Amino acid sequence: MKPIIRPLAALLAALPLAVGVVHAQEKQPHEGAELKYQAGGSPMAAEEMHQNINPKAPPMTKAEFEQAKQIYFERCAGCHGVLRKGATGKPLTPDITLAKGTDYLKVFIAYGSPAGMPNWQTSGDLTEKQVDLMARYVQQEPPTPPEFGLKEMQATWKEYIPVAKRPTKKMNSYNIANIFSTTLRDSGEVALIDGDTKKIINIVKTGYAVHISRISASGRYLYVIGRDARINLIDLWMEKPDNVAEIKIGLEARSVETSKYKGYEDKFAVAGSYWPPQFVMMEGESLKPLKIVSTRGMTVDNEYHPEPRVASIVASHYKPEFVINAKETGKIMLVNYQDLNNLKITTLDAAKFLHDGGFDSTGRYFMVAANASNKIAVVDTKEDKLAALVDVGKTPHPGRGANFTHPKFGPVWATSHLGDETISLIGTDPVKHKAQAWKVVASIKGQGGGSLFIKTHPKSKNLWVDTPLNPDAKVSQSVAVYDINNLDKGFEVLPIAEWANLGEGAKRVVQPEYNKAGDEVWFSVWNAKDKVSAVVVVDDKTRKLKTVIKDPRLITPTGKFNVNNTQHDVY
Ligand code: DHE
Repeated sequence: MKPIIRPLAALLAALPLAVGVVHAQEKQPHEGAELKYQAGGSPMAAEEMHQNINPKAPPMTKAEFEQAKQIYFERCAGCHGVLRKGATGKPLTPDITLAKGTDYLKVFIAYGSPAGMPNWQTSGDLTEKQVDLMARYVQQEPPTPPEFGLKEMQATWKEYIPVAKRPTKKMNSYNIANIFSTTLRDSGEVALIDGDTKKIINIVKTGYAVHISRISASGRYLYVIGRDARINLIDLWMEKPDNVAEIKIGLEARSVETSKYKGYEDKFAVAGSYWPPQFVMMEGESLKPLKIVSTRGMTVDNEYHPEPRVASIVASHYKPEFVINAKETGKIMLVNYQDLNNLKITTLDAAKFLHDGGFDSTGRYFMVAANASNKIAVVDTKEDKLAALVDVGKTPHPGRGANFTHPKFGPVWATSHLGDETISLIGTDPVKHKAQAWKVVASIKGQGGGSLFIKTHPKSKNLWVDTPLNPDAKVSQSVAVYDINNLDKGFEVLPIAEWANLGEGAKRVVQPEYNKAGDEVWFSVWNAKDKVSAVVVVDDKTRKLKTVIKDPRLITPTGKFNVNNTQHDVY
């Protein structure tokens, strides 16, 4: 069945209305963006689930239940959880909702709450009838999506070109290290763009609402994961790089990674799922599933959580380990892949709501946002210890973050925020700059809240900060750039979307990504599916427009992953 997700861009189109009506005094404009971003649609809406009749709940026909279930998974599951036990949003289990009753629930859903519930009806996102439907639905027993074990994974596993039949040497003349794997979010594809010529090499079919790409340690294999938990393995050595294997590892997922420790290059892949809450280790070159580990268990507050979603995963450079972040429990698992039958996992207690992150400049410390906790957790991958929990601004969202040497404080790693306009710089050198290590050494002001990604390059003096979820179109369609050596001077605003000259649409400017040389920065101008989008290339030194990559095949481009920089964790 085809899963349905209402694109984030469409949800955001209703934003000014969504935040204005009821809680104008309590909420900042970007908070609505933040909430809707967290509540992004789940692809499980169309999944078959059993309807349990609760005699105390108001009656619902099967058709009504199905419709409500679809709305729930598209709009509500991201915050309230698949099982409605609560995540960043409150729990909505019948013991709580039955006591509130239909009328109370209707008001709550229609008008929202200062604590963060969006005002679904007054924003125009749901009709009065749909609100009534949802008020009744949340009093029913939550339906449970099916589990997904090894048998189910094996049944979806396809090797289009088995390892033995693949090229034994590079068969094309592309400069592979400078290819950009570009997410085409709403068409379920990636565009492989030649970073040298700016030409599209191939458009490869991938999972639905495709999310991220990661590169194997050798730089040969590209792993792409969709929100529907489908992984595609692309061989960049082929004459025309294309899919060689594919697997579905669950019903909903966001992250994939590949082993990078010396001696294990390209050997293993790992993917984490949102549902079921688990991660799976696979053969790196074939995607054959090998071992599944559940993340269900206790939170850092010692309370049971039934669905801790797997957020970011990185491969350690210091040990044969994956660093796997469980969102709701706030636990970070260091999973040793040396012996899968006698699996060793070191579990670190960090903070709840772990999401995205990247390494410091040495590759030793992994910095991960515990987003709704407003913290960055620092993992020492050499000692397998939590080095620190650092308080930052509201809802940090670093992507992989940005590393540079601050003229006064030495090496720092930076994150921007979804929930406020600041950029936090955290000292990362516990040897030569001990006093600054794991402290916010500076907090600089940006264009506004609604930032998702921040980027620089070791060869650059620029720090780029996007703001795609800011409700002000001027801000969401431009980018701020700072001089690293003179951060106090403030930022320059570059009107990236205007440069792309695309006509109408939301045209959110998202995710700066450098080329291999570190002298160009690429931005996606993310428009709706039926509108024109583009990728804009800026000269890093002059900050002037270099090229606009426009092509009808570039549908909803968002993340871009330069092979060299992703392979070597350069950011
Ligand atoms: Fe992402 C990274 C989850 C919405 C673009 N996103 C991540 C990671 C997670 C995550 C866990 C870290 C992966 C890793 O490093 O292994 N993203 C989620 C969500 O749960 C959320 C909030 C809602 C949803 O329904 O999916 C969400 N993400 C989005 C978007 O709407 C974005 C902006 C556009 C899109 O393409 O869907 C988006 N997320 C990205 C990108 C990265 C990412 C580009 C990788 C950044 C990088 O530089 O590595």
